[in-house]
Amino acid sequence: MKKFTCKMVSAVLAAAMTASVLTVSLTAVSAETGKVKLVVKNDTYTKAMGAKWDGVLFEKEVEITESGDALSTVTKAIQDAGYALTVNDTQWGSYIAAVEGIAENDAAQYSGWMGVQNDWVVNNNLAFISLRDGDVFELTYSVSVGADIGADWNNPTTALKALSIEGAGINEDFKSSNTDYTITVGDENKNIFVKPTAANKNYQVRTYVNAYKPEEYGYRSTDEIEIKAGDTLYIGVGNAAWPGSYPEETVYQIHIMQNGAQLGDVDFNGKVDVVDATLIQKASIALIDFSDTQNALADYNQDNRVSVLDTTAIQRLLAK
Ligand SMILES: [Ca+2]
Ligand SMILES: [Ca+2]
Repeated sequence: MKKFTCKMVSAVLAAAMTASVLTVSLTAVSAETGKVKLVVKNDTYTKAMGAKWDGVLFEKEVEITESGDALSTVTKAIQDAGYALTVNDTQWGSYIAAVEGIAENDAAQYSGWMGVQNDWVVNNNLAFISLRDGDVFELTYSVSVGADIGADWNNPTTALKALSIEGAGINEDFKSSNTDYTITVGDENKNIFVKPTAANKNYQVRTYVNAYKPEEYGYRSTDEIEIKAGDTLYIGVGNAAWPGSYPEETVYQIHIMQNGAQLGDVDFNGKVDVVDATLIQKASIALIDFSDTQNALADYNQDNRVSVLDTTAIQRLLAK
């Protein structure tokens, strides 16, 4: 596992180094048509501190430019809106140095403009950040190289700081250290939005349904998800294959339970059958891990342990 992680880190570093010697015109970002919600704001360097303006300067849906990257899309939108903009060209590429009279180093040394894509503080030149239709992209001023906007390198944890679900309620109180949750639903499918907040926004957060597939984009907090009893949501934080992520990832699970979950129904789909018996058998020999809720439901014969006896008891019931 360690070796794999090191390999991934090298690959990411190599990619970043390659990226830094390319010029902007050679960006490899994939062109995608569509719109992003662009927000340009300064919540960190206040007027009281001497800033020309603070708060939200600009919030609008804008078209993704043909090259598909964040730099060209953001600069075009700011210029189209008539605001003053300074883009500096360097040997490492171009970057946004000033917006409407607020420039890098104005608030403090190394203060400046940073990009935030879907709540992730981007770790690369904006010219190398691909935008996707439906993204929320913020250009935001940071006084302390990201720490004041939630990207704190002194906090190397891939936990979530908060988790809210729009359209359904989580049964348990959220705690960063607890990775297992349940949502109770009726017979109907439900449409929800999963809105996680990383403890450290240097790490990406992605949500998946029924299979954890970090190689895919997954769902953003702005993507609607249709759920039904028996589904499981996986929320990954800081997977090693994603940009900016080096430590061990954390994966949270939310099991969607049928209202009135019954003993034995460990996949929460409202019935006890051979699927549950098989899952309990696997858990009893540590092939899979159950959450606390699943362990409680798995103890079918109520002898305070999950074992093959529970599987047998369910099979006996099914045979009748
Ligand atoms: Ca079941
Ligand atoms: Ca038992």
